[in-house]
Amino acid sequence: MSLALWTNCQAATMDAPAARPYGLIEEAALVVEGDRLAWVGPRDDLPDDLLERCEITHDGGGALVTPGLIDCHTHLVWGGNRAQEFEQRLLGASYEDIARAGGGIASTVRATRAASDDELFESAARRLQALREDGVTTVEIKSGYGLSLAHEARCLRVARRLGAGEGVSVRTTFLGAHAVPPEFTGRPDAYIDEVVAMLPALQAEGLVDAVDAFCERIGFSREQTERVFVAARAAGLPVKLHAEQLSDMDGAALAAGHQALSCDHLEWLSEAGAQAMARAGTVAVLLPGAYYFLRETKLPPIDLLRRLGVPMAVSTDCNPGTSPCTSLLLMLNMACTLFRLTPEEALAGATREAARALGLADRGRLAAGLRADFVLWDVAHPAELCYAIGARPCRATVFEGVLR
Ligand code: DI6
Ligand code: FE
Repeated sequence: MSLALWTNCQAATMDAPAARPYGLIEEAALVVEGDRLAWVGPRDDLPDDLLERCEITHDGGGALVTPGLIDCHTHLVWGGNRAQEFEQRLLGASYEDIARAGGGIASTVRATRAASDDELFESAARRLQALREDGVTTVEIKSGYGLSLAHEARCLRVARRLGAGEGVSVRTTFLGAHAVPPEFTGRPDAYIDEVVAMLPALQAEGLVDAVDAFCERIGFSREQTERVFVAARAAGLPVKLHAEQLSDMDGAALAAGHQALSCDHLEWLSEAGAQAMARAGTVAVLLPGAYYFLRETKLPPIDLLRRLGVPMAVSTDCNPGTSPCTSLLLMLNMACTLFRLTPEEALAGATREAARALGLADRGRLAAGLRADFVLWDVAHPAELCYAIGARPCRATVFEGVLR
């Protein structure tokens, strides 16, 4: 197979970061073989025999190269929008008030069920395009606005169809336990039975890479969440959890007990919950967009997570109710300004640690053997990716070895 060489670039490999910040290589070379990286290192160290086999040479034009960004928590497929609830909140209603009055997630469920497959696809494709223009090459997409077998399947098929397009890899997560649908009002346990019953059919159709739930006062209890996890684990699927977003439900420890890939949000995470995550190797997915949009004041316990060595990822949580955001770079900025992550932690959170939050060992760093998914940025230093607000520094992406 022919090899392609990329030179005249600097690379933030995000590999072995302790040795060099960002794993930075100032005069880098990357060798691509098919859809994989065959070699990454300082240009001067490139072995002659490898150089001779390179049939194509790409000039990086002085760009900074990073791994393709990974948005590891989105609810990208939905109908309608919630701008009017945004107005209500500005007039004083809280997110929980609106949810209890039949708005919130339930209003998006109505709009999603009413939308055609093509309408769902087109609106999600626009959001996905915006993410891609910010350097995203892998995106996780959750269901959770259909809440019946037919509508959850429809949304997950739309997600798969988005991934069948060019230039982006999609991972799907079944979030049937997002809210109680109208048919089950007042009967959350019966709805959890239904969620458990939906799983085999969705899995058989190849629509599920992981299973998530919303453990919250306005979502599901610990016991209900656990029933979903037991079913997922019995089916051989990894789990993750919307945990401790609005209150401490002790969900993180529950999820960690089921070897969760990630716990997400975590503003109300306790020390015991963080310890359980550390023991299980569960990633903390930080979602500064939702924190900002809901004007939360309680910060996730970043120092505690750092002290315990819990890996931290950063994601958009792109959804119509709490984070209508399609810029992962903006989330990196907010992770630094609002949550006080360092720019290196934030960038690792959208590359190396985001890959870990999805259970993907083949991406998130620039290293031989991994997927050749990378971004060429018009910046001189990786901190600029976190520093600027609204800059569009993504010059080009390479996906599976091909320049897009
Ligand atoms: N937490 C969130 O922030 C989103 N889902 C969840 O469980 C919000 C979903 C929505 O309001 O539509
Ligand atoms: Fe979410």
